[in-house]
Amino acid sequence: MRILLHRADGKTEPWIKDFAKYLPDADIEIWHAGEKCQACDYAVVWSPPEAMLAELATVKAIFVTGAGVDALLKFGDALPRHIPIIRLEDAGMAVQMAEYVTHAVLRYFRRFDEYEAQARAGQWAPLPQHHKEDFSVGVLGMGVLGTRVLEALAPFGFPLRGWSRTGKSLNGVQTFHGADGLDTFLRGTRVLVCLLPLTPDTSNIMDRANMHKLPEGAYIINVARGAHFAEPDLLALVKSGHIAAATLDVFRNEPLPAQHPFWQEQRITITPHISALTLRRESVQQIADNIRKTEAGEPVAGLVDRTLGY
Ligand code: NDP
Ligand code: OXD
Repeated sequence: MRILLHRADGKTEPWIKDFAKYLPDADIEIWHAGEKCQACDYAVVWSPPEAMLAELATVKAIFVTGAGVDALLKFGDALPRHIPIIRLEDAGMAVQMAEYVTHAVLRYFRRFDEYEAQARAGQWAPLPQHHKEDFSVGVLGMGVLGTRVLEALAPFGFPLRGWSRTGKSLNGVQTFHGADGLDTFLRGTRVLVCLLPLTPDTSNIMDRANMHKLPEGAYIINVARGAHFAEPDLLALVKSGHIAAATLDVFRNEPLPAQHPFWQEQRITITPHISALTLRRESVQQIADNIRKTEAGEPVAGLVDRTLGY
């Protein structure tokens, strides 16, 4: 079996070693522009260049080394629809996401962001505590990662809310779904966590009107994709105080350009798309397992629905 591998960072050796361990029968071929893969069965990619599309059109399945597939689906029908696309499900990302979001929520709830600013200014000034009953945390997207985040937050006693496309039931979480449920979800959410996939339906979902539905003094934590939010409107709402602060891990343009105004706004905390990193060994193990299942004609976890876009 031949697997075509593309790594934008060029660091292919460790992936080859892990594939040798978890799928010893496979030959790994590194993609090079202009070279044809001779009878490649599968492709393993994250954000492939357009020049790779012809090769991707001939494999039995494409495995994505991430949870989101927007960097692949942006090619639309240039990528034949009959080729299965299989993303990572969890593969060590869910616990990282739970750590990141829990940290960000507690930082705001316990006002550590304000104490950090005070300490930098040499100020000693205890602030009134936020009330937990007013500190509802709402997660947009109750999939693999959103559910894990809600479960991690449960022991702290915040009122928890979740929004998804289809109806869900999760212990201790007030759930909402569909376009009809979004308004009520947003109006009662003090800390908004975005964990949606980026699709035509969710792109720009947090525009000015929807951000305005959040209560005065709301917080935003975006760990999904930059294009879920209207960045200039987010900045304006932070400056006006309607949004008290935001923690952003993802941006429309990454790396975030040096001249981007977010860098200058103290109430915006920026991290470089690290909330849940792809763990190579876990990923290769999951992909190897799914390749074995594909070969055996068994169903695989993480199969993307091309119509829904996730
Ligand atoms: P899943 O596919 O498991 O979950 C997606 C969730 O979003 C589901 O609950 C789904 O609803 C919901 N959803 C999708 N479309 C809509 C819609 N139109 N309206 C309402 N709800 C919708 O994805 P994961 O949890 O694995 O990952 C989520 C995203 O997190 C990824 O797509 C990626 O963009 C991002 N991510 C970011 C990382 C980072 O480092 N910053 C790392 C990993 C992922 P339903 O359950 O009804 O289908
Ligand atoms: C992912 C990501 O989608 O890293 O996995 O953003």
